[in-house]
Amino acid sequence: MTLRNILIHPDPRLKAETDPVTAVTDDLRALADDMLETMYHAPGIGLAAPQIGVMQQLLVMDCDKDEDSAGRPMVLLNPVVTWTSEETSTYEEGCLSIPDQYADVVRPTAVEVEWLGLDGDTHREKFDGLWATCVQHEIDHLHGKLFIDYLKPLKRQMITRKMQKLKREKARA
Ligand code: K1U
Ligand code: ZN
Repeated sequence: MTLRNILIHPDPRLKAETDPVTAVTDDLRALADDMLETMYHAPGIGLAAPQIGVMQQLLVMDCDKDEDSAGRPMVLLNPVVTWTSEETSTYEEGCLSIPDQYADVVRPTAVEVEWLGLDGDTHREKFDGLWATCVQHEIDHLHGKLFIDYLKPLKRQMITRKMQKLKREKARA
């Protein structure tokens, strides 16, 4: 397994649409393993393929916070939200592509998602709580949308400028 480099905003690949996965191959399974390793190492609870520069509809997540459990690593290919609750919840979100910046985002409290699994089968599941927030955040990544796109323009610009400065500093180091 290989740790992948996580792109930092602003980057055109984080604003672009991704392509559907057309076949479950050994290369795709290896990519999913790399993404899970990269996510746990960060650490994070989710990671979408464009965040490592791969423009395919693939995301991983594990929102199981129970220290005593083995976790629930999930790999979703071509995920689609098929139902959203009317009820909404606010969660202070972060993003591995926007380090150390957090903001409240309002999203549906629960969602139903359909996806293709690495087993080649179609899966459907209702998510709520942190899982619902995370899967919506990750699916947004697959469509070039970041959590800061839900914020007021001034706040978004402020965060973007901080990230530009961070990237300049990293490039100099
Ligand atoms: O997509 C990403 O950038 C990953 C992101 C997912 C996410 C976080 C919060 C709300 C919605 C989606 C992260 O994992 S940021 C890091 C994080 O939330 C975390 C890190 C360590 C322990 C617990 C959470
Ligand atoms: Zn993110």
